[in-house]
Amino acid sequence: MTSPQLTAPTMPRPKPGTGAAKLRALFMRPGITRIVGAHNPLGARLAERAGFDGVWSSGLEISASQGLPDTDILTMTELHTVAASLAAAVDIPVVADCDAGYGNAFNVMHMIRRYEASGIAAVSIEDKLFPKVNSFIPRRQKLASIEEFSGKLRAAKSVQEDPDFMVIARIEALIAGWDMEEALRRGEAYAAAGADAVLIHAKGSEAEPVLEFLSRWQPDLPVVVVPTTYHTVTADELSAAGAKMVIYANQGLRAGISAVSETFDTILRDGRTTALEDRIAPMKTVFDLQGMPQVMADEARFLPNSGKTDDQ
Ligand code: SPV
Ligand code: MG
Repeated sequence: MTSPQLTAPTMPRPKPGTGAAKLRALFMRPGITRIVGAHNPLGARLAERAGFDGVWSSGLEISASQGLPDTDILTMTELHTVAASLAAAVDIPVVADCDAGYGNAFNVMHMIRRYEASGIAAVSIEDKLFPKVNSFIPRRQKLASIEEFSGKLRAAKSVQEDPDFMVIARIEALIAGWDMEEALRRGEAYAAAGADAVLIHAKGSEAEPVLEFLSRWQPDLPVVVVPTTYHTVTADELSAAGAKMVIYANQGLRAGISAVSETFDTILRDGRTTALEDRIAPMKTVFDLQGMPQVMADEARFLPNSGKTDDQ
C-alpha cells in the first residue's frame, strides 16, 4: 500500500453557499458525476485535489472514524457537524448521507434546515426504518412504507429554501431482499413525491441488477449508483447505462485502514521508519493540506514582527 506523493499548491479558499448550484450544474452537463466518500475535511481536500466532482459525507466513514457501528448511533448533530466541516473545507459540492432522516418527517424537516444552512449541496435519505443498519450488514434491513417515506420527501422539499438544493431518495428495496418491481415502484413514488434524484442501492458482486434498474427507469429524474460490491463496472459503463452520479462511498476509509496498519506494523518490525519514508506523505504535504501556506502569507500581513526572535 503506497501513499500518493502529493504536490503542494496552496489550497483554494472555499466559497460558501454555492455548493447546491455547483451540483445542479454538474447534473445539467453531459456525462456522469463522480464523488467520493470522506469523514473529515482532510479527506475532502484529498478528494478535491484528486479531481473528484464532489464529496460524499459518508455515514459509514464517519461512524467508523469514531470507532462506532453504522447503525444510527451518532446523532444528527454529530453527523451534521462533520458534513458541514467538509463543505467549509472545499470548493466542490458535498452530498450528505443522512441515513433514514434521523426519525420521522419532522426530524427530516429540521435536518434539511440545518444541512442547507451549512452550504451542503444535497442530502440523501434512505427508505429504511429508523434506526437503520448499514446496507451491507445482512440483518434488520426493514423498509419504511412507501407512504411514510414519501411523506418524508414531501416534508424535506417543503422546507428547503434554495431551489438548487437536492434531495436524493435512496431506494433500499434490493438491499432488503425485495424484487426489481418493488424497487421501480418505490422509485416512481419517490419521484412523484418530489425527490430530485433517486439512488438505487445494491449489494451483489454483479452490476446487472443496477443496470436493469437503469434500463427500466422511466421518470425524468437522475439516478445515482454506489458500486461498492459490484466494483468491476466502470464509471463510463454506468454512464452509458444512464446513471448520472456514481458514489465511491468508502474506498478512502478502507485505503487509510490498510495504509496505516501497514505503516504501524513496519515501524514495530524495523524499529525505525526509514523503509517508509518514501511511501508516506512528507510533512510539507501535511502543512499544505492544513492551510499553512495561507498562515505564512497572513503572518507577513498581520504579525509584523513575526520573523524576529525575542532578542532581536
Ligand atoms: C455510506 O457511505 O454510509 C453509505 C453507502 O450509506 S454504503 O455504506 O455503501 O451503504
Ligand atoms: Mg450510509
